[in-house]
Amino acid sequence: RREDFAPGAVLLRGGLADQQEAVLAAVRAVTAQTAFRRMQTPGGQSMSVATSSCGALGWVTDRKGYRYVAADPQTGIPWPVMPGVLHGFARAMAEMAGYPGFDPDSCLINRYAAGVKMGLHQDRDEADFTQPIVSLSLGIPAVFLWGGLARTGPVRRITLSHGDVVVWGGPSRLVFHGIAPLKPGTHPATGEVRINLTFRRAG
Ligand code: MD5
Ligand code: FE
Repeated sequence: RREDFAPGAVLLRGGLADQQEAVLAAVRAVTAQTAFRRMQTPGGQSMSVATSSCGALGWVTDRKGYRYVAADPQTGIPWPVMPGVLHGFARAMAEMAGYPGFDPDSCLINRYAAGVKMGLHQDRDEADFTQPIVSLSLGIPAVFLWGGLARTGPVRRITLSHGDVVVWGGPSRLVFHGIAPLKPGTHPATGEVRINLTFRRAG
């Protein structure tokens, strides 16, 4: 089921479909190699979201700012290779949304427990804004906040459930967005958390 909810932004409800088992296994394999952690914002606050990454580049934040780096700062070891099933899944979802040839080099894995939120922000640490971002929601549902291209103004609320995929490109690539505080819940795939995968061409 495809819903074009804004120019360049495509919601593929249940996009995970029959890839579920393979994708979940790949996520577990990655997070067994590189632990979830709560990073520091440049302002010194600890983020409530716990993150991990795979692929050639991983997004990090610390007192020095936001950036993509090739190795896990906690260990100095390169991020795990992006599993082929994840790369192929993101590429296929991007193609379905009208962005053929997507070749992500980064997959950020965000983990949300009950009460965790992500404030409105833009994703602008990537080299090329003509490339879309593919996101996959796993586990308990969340309310996605969809603002405009300005920091202030009306915000749409869209519930994202297990298996939903959103592709953000074109005029929607730099939209302000966030996640409302998660309600408690459980899901057979993840337990008491939501996991979001964000595939990007960072470099
Ligand atoms: C999440 N993650 O649910 C969200 C989903 C992040 C982040 O926002 O930066 O880790 S990705 C949603 C997204 C990405 C790029 C553009 C837009 C949304 N957008 O234009 O709305 O953990
Ligand atoms: Fe974001």
